[in-house]
Formats: sequence, C-alpha cells, structure tokens
Amino acid sequence: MPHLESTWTHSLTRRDAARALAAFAAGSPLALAQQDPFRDHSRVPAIDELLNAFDFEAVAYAKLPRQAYDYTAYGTDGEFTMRRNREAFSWVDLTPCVQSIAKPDTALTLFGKPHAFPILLSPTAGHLQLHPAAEAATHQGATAARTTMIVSNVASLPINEIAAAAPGPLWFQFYPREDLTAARDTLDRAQAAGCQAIVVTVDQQAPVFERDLHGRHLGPIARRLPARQPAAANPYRISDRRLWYSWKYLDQIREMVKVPMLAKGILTAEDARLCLEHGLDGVYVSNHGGRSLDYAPATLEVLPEIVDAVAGRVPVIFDSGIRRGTDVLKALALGATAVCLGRVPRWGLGAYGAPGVQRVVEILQAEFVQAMAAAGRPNLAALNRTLVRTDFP
Ligand code: LAC
Repeated sequence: MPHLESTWTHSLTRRDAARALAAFAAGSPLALAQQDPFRDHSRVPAIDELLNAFDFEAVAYAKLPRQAYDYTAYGTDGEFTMRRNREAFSWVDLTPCVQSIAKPDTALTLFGKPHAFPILLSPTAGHLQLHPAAEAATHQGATAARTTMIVSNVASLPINEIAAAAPGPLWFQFYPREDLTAARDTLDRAQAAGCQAIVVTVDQQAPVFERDLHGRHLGPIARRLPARQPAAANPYRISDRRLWYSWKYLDQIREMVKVPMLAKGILTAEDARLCLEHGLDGVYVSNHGGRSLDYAPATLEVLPEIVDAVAGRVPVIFDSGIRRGTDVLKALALGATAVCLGRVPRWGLGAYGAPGVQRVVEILQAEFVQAMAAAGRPNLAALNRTLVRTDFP
C-alpha cells in the first residue's frame, strides 16, 4: 500500500501530529520571511544584520518615498556613466604581495589635518528628503565614524546649523554664483562655520533624470523639464546659472577663500593641469556619480592620467562609484589621495539616520583595512600601481 494511504490505516500519535504541524508552519512563506530580513517587509532589519553598503540601499529603498529613493539612485539620461563607474572597478585586479600585516595604518594628513582613513563624504544635496534630521544627522554619523563631511551648497539646513550638530570636520561644496557678492556671502558663511576646505563644482551638471519624469504621478512635481520643453533662455538644459563658468571665475573667487580650494568634476589631464595653473590646492576627480554628462568616462579610467599630470603637487580626491573597501584600495593604488562616498551615506541616512551613516562608513573603513591586510600593504604610502593590474577597454 502506498505511503499516503497507509497513513490513514492507523490513528496519528500526538508526536506525529506535532511534527506534521511544525513542518507545515516551517514551510509557510511567513516563517521563511522571518528568516530573511530582506524579504520580511513587516520589520526593518536591525542595523547589525546589514553587512555591506548594498544592504543599506535595500533598507533605504523599503523605507523612503519613491521620489527620495529615485533622487539618490539615478544618473542622468540612460545612466551609462553611472553603470560604467561601477563596472570600471571590475576591470582592475588586485595583485597582493606576500607580507603579513598585523595592523594596516590607514592614517593620512590632508591639507595639514589628520584623517583616520582616506575616506570622506561627498557633497550631496537635500538630506531632509532622506531623514527629518537632515544634514545634522549626517554630520553626527560622520563624526562618529571619524570622517570628514563635505556639505553641499544645496543642503537642507544652513551651514552653521550643520556645523553645530557635531564636532567633526567639515568641508564645503560651492556651486559658482555669477554674482560675486552673493558668492562671497556663501563662502564667508562656510568659512565662518569652520569649513576646512572649499570644493568648487565645475562640471556643468545638467541632467535629465528620467526616473523622476516617470514618477510624475507619484511625486509632487517632476524636478526637471523634459528636453522637448526647454527653459526659455537656452535649449541645452544647462542651467542659466552655469552657462558662464570659466577658469577666470576661479581666480576671482580664489581670493575669497582662505582655506584650501579644490575644483570638483575634473575628468582630463588637461583640466587637472589648469587647476594647478590657477593655483588650486587640490584636484577632485568626479563625474558627479554619473549625474552630469552621460557617456563621460568612469572616473577610475581617467584617474591615472590625471594623477600623472598632477605629479604629486597637490592631493587628488576621487569619487563616483565607491561601494567597497576594495574599491577604495584600487583608487588609491591608481594614485588617488583619498576617496569620497556620495550615495553610500545617503543609503545609511535614509535607512537609519545618524547611526546608519556611521555604520555604513565604518563598514567601508573595515573593508578597506581588511583589503590592505590581504594585499600585504602596511600603510597608504605602500599603495601604488604594483598593486593593480588594469584592463580598461
Ligand atoms: C545633484 C546635484 C544637486 O547631483 O548636485 O543632484
């Protein structure tokens, strides 16, 4: 007699019944969800369940309104550059040397200030959409993680309020203002609030964020006009506030800045040389996280030629695409002095507020330490091109 029929020939023991019930419960989708923090939408995973930066994105996605998530996630147009930023890291292999490293030393001095790690926070806009405490929480998280936050010129809170929220170091990102009085006012406020460096964004960030436009029925207003409805004054999507950018302008504001001043958005050796000619104190290699010009190269691909052009005369800061400690290692091996994280702390902030920023930055720091040890490199000075094999297309 087959097994199933035979089960009816005798009555169940209590033990069999309990076992059957337990098996039924364990097989239910509800119980499975309890075992998997990323499928159980009835609870937010505890912060310690998150292992890497990507995990924070999943939680932020679950918690944030669509528009806030999309604003952080997207790149301009077809998002080619945004994807390529990540892909470029897979074209660089790490070639370790045999050397046991007890405790890698990650410290560096940047513009005369000590940094525990070569990892800072990129300037990113409007943290209020990610968390009610906005940039104040980001600053608290950054301070707790012993890192420097670069405050965006389009922050949700005034710079003095962000500065007062935590004791850690700040830099300030500046969007050029043609009106030099207004420019001076903004730069004065940032310096009075104690910002230790000024990063001037020079890419002509002129995006169309199509995810925003697709989301038009769900959010309050689409943030950018479609290309077929250009703003009256110019047909290029580039904001009128940016059409006049010039190197001469950097000379004009240089005398307003008493702290080190960098240009952010450099993607060629030629522009890096111009930064030096114009007396800038640092070069910031960035394609705005793929949010400026689609089909711009990945920052990792252009980093070596920029590093060669700068030839150690000023620090080279790098962002766009860092998600892992090994990414940091690759950028430093190719000559970056330090890297910045843009989306990563935004996922931390959106997921858990200040503790999320702290935790996600600490995860990257810990990954970086592990990567240095595994690569047999005792300190940042030992990170050079012998550590990588690049195969850029
Ligand atoms: C952006 C601008 C505001 O990337 O920097 O959205």
